[in-house]
Amino acid sequence: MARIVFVAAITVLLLLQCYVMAFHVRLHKLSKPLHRAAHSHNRREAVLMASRAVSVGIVGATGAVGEEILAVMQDRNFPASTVRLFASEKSAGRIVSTAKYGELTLEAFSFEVASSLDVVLLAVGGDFSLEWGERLSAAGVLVIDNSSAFRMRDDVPLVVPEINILAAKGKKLVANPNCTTAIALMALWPIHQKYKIKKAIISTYQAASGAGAPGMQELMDGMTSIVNGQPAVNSVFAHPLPYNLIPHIDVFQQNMYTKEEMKVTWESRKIMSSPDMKISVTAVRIPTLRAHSEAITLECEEKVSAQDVRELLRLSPGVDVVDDPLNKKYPMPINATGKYNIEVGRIRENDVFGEYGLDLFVCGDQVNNCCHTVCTMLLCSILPRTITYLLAAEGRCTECSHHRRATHVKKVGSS
Ligand code: 2RA
Repeated sequence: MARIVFVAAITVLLLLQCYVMAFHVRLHKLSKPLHRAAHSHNRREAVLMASRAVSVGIVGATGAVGEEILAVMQDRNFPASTVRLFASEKSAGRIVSTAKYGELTLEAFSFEVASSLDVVLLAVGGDFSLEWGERLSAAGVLVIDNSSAFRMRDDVPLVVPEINILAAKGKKLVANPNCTTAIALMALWPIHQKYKIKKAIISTYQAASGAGAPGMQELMDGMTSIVNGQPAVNSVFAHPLPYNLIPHIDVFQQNMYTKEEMKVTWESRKIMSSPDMKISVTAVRIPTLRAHSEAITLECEEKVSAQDVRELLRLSPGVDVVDDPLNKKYPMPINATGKYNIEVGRIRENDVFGEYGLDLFVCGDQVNNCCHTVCTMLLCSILPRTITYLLAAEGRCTECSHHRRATHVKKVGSS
């Protein structure tokens, strides 16, 4: 009997010890972020720090967008517990040094690894996204896809955080819009809310970076060749881009618009929940390296005043009004490069549509803007304790206005 009591007592003691140890381990894990948060001067920072840090994978990590996502995550102090970088077999094994996340090793994509992460950012082509996006989200991973694979699917939210971040709440697969769409909508959404846009005619001036690092490289190589008396050769673009412009981005559709042009139409209608808005786009590639520009003509249902629009846009998150033409101040790609905010200017009433018409010109660093969007979605969608804090009245994300100005300017053309 004494022996049985002795064994039972030992067992109870051991169990108690295990419980106390487990409690300590848990306390230690929890206290780390809370301790750091306690030293933060900023309540927002404290909330972020106290939220569970998440594990993040970037697929396409050596591409222009993948690299920039990593840069923006660091710039915005994204609290990742782990960052895994997936690239081609050829790049696997290479070390990427980062200031915030230490030395990261590029690895070939593996479903097993990717599906063990909290979030996977797909910065690759649509075919890859179609093959893996839903499988990853079905495995419980939050997938943010940068390709056009899922953008128009009814069950997949297409998100510009300043407009419809709430659509992403609770979803495991979220699409990031075409950069040309996102840049235009940063300016058009506030105008649409106040004046109700009926028609939009958009002409784009798109930088080589829209075609990724290879596009930028082809432009720079072509410039060098021409300076050295050689012809510029092209393989990324339909024609040589230096000293030229090309009214052809992506493939032509049956209606003779290009797919890039139709993407802006389709995506804008979906994001602004305005299926009947008339939108006509002409997309043109120009020989700038980075930052897209767009000339936009609107017809609205309500009478528009250019001065009111200027004030409205000044108060809008993610937008810098640069509109002092007499002092030569207007949006230009060279100034928009490296910024998260888009620039809007040349705001004027339009002669064709009279009191209901408006013209404006926007510029945005589409690589930065797109990566900002991805990172904002990341912040807003996956940190449950943060989401209420980040979403201000009207469903806007206060985080965007807080962080939108880039503090870094990425080295142009690096891949
Ligand atoms: C381009 N907007 O500029 C496209 C890239 N998504 O080619």
